[in-house]
Amino acid sequence: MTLIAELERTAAGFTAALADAASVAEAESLRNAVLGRKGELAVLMSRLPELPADERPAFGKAANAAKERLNRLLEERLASFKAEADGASLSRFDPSMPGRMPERGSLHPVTLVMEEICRILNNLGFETVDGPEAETDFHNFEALNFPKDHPARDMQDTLFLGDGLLMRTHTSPMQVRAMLERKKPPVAVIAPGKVYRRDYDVTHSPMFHQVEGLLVDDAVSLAHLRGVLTHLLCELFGPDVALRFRPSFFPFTEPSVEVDMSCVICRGSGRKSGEDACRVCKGTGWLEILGAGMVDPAVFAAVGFDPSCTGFAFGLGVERVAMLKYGIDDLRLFFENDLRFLGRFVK
Ligand code: FA5
Repeated sequence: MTLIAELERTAAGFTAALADAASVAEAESLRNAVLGRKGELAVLMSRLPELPADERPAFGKAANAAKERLNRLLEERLASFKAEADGASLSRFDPSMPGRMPERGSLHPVTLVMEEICRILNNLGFETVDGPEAETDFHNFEALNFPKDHPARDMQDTLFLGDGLLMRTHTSPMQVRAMLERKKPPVAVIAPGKVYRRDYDVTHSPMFHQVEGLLVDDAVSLAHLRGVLTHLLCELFGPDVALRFRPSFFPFTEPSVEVDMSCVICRGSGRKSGEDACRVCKGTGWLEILGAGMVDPAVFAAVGFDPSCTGFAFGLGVERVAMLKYGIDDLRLFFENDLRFLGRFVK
């Protein structure tokens, strides 16, 4: 048989076998056997010297054309296998299956409560102000009537940064900043934000949030303070909320009070079923949520206000309010980033 006839037989054999191929693997093995580097076509080409010199160009041309054609047939067959496979997987697609819903984010419970507190106080006319968390000793202590080395500084275990800076231990430095900025009364501001102390147990976290409130105006009294705080807590917890004002001490207020709310975890009983004493209120039935008082004249003097000015200030612990609002008995849960917990608080 002539070389050219062998070429035609090889091509015809390849075409027929390709049509019969039942899988990609079978088509690929045909490629190796016929079109591969040592395949039938390559063997035929290597026999070119057997031909008389004047027949060689025609055979070379025919062999190349055959190779190109067979390669194209092979690619078409492989493409049809792929299309069949895609079609099969499409037929397995069940449009009635429920889709995968993207998980919805939600605001952190502490943010929700802080926003609610601010909304209530903004409605009373308090303006929201903001300031740095890395504070100077002057704003955090000195201007608030904590003299250097005074034991009152021990009330707030402080994280010092060096270079005269510290992580603010409360939002009260915002009283100083607001009065320095406003220069004279009236001042009616609230300052929500993060504060830091070296504290850690079920009602104490090293980073927590406070909302500071300050009102300086003519003839402000303790009765105004009580009125504003009662309104705030009744708005947050309903009209039946029980509040308790206890005499206290802060260097920057005189007189000073601490405000407790009836514990909603044990409903003020101090006991929780299965436990000897409610671990949130430590069996007292009350939970301290804020410190407050009338602005001390020494603070007015430090910011250049007339020391005979009148004003009240308060600093509220947001996590404590959130614990009571949502009935949570361990404050640290707020900061463990467990989405099963955080996802429950949707507005
Ligand atoms: C203060 O921080 C004062 N600056 C409050 C103040 C402002 C008094 C204006 C007078 C005038 P105190 O250290 O008590 O006070 O903290 C206030 C509230 O923050 C507490 O009642 C409590 O609710 C909350 N709190 C205190 N420490 C922590 C803590 N480690 N974790 C969570 N909440 C805390």
